[in-house]
Amino acid sequence: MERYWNPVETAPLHELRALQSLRLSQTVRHVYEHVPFYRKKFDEMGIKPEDIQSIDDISKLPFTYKQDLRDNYPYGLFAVPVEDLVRIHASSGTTGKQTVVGYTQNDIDIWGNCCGRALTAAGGDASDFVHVSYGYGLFTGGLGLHAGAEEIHATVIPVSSGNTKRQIQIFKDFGSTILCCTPSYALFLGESLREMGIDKSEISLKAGVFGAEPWSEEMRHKIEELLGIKAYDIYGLSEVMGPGVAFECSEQTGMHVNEDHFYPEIIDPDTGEVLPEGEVGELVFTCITKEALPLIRYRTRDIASLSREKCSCGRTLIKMKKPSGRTDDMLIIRGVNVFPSQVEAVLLELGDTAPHYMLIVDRVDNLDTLEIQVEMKEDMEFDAVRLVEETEAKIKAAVASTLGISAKVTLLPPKSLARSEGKAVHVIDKRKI
Ligand code: DLL
Repeated sequence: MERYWNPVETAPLHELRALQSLRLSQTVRHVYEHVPFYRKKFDEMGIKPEDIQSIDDISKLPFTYKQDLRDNYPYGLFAVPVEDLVRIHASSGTTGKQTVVGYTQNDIDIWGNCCGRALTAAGGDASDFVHVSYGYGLFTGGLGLHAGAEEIHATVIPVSSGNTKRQIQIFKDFGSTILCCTPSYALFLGESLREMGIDKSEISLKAGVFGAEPWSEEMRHKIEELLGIKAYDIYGLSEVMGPGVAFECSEQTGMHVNEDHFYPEIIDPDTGEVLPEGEVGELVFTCITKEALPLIRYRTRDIASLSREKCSCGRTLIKMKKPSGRTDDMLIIRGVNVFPSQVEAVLLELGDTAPHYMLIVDRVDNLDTLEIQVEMKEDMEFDAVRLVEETEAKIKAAVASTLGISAKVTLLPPKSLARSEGKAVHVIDKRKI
């Protein structure tokens, strides 16, 4: 029997719409009155809060960009006085200056509720031990899932990231049942378990809630096999809240968006035009209940699509497809658009190598080059030159036929690439340097 954490998850569409319309109009008034940045923008566009009565009016509103957060660094877009703030987080800042986000107590409670929905959908309840290996700190992963676990009255094991041997010891000793971390770290934990000679039957894990980076179906299967669990996806971003903006259910064909709090749209990233349901484009969110930092039509740069097709889990919340990448991590190699996740899918599908890879992009004599470095499996002999060459050629051919690009493929000895405990780094683009 499917369990839900909040009745809104199965609400009829007309009720959701009414709720969204009310909340959007309240949010627009809130930002107009309290955020000079939005008041100025709305005035310039001739928009008054009373013009926004229904959720369908949302397309009249301007977009908000990451750059707007940077320009108003650190607290310029906050809509409440500092007395009402209870928490600050910050985005990782891998692509430029970091951005600061803030929460009121109410924002934190809603966050816990959203993550509680995600953990419930992954089969979690009060009897579970939720092992949180997302980083605690300014990153939203750790404290977000922590709040979700407390929300459903599970027992949280707040391990944070790092120290892999200790993580595994804790699996065994404390009886962790649900693991929360990035998919790349889950994979590493699974491999380490095997290396330590511990059989998955010796641990009690049954499910994992993995997100914060794109990951493929092939990677899901690998993690499930190594850890003996069912792996669920969870999506979110700091600017909008953190983990729990959307979460996967038992059907596993996309993530339900908590659209009673975050209204999603898919737009054409070049024209800004809203695209019809089912089309792929840039995901945009409007926070319709946030008090401290209610962003209007925030451009996530994530590429996905939305679908309101009936879900077998019974939830009526709209679903987003797994983001295939970001408009800003898309590599353009000799004119061909390539996402690291596509290369990952090819590698895992072939299954001839370990799932650890790095893409090195460079420009030689004005021509883009791509090198795919990938680790060999543990049991492959590095000096079996023929086999190494054959495997490299096979990958090269698969990449060329699937992605339409020619790449140099280099097999590396096992464990030569650095492992990540948080978000994995898969690209070195030397062209920008
Ligand atoms: O990564 C929040 C989070 C923590 C989500 C833990 C899930 C689990 P940021 O550091 O601000 O926040 O990064 C947000 O990460 O715009 C996506 O590009 C990417 N991302 C997050 N979840 C997924 C996912 C957190 N499930 C950025 N699939 C987002 C693909 C994801 N990409």
